[in-house]
Amino acid sequence: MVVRLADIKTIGQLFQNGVLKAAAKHRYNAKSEFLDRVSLFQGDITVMEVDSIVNAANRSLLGGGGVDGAIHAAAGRKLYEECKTLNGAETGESKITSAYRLPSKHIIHTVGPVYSRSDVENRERQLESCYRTSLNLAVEHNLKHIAFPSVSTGIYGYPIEDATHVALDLVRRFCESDVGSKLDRIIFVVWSNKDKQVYETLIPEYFPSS
Ligand code: AR6
Repeated sequence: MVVRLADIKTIGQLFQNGVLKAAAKHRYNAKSEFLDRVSLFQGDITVMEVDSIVNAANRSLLGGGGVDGAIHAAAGRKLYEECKTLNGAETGESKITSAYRLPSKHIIHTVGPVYSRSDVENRERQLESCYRTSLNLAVEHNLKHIAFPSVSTGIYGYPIEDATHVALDLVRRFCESDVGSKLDRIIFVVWSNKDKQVYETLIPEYFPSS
């Protein structure tokens, strides 16, 4: 099964059909052009036919469990061989490879922080850096779409609501920036119903419809 870009609704469409509802609290002004450039999609990131998907990797960049395991299993051995040439990455850093057997063109491997209550500000900066460095890599490589899983919120234990605020705020600021218009679509990919609900509740705060 392959999910094409045309099958993925924009948040503008989700507002139109009532899935997203206006929030009482707006953190940014309404900007209608962003509603066509951002999507929320529930499903398996490995089947998405887009320019780039992001992998929630670890510092070895050599595979693991969760979405990392799913991506490596679906992409095949050649991905592992290319990853061996990358020499790992630091937390908050991102590196790009081909996507091999996946329908997407590239994989951007980012290393999220392991959550800990003791140093929340630093974890937040590192998680922000995952999103920022991934978006910048997509722009540098002239890629037009990027699909993000909810980095760090599985095995690495980052609370989903906190991580979603970080992701939405960083992506909103990226959209506002000079290079923001270089990407046609930024897709938040959620796996569970609970994560979907969190995104549906918080998206209207960062991307209000009016
Ligand atoms: N498609 C989309 N999202 C998925 C998929 C999928 N196929 N599978 C899982 N998720 P996690 P982390 C969601 O644990 O917390 C690995 O061992 C999942 O429900 O994959 O950053 C790495 O090697 C969750 O919402 O990543 C690292 O050691 C989100 O993806 C460590 O886990 C991220 O969960 C990274 O942990």
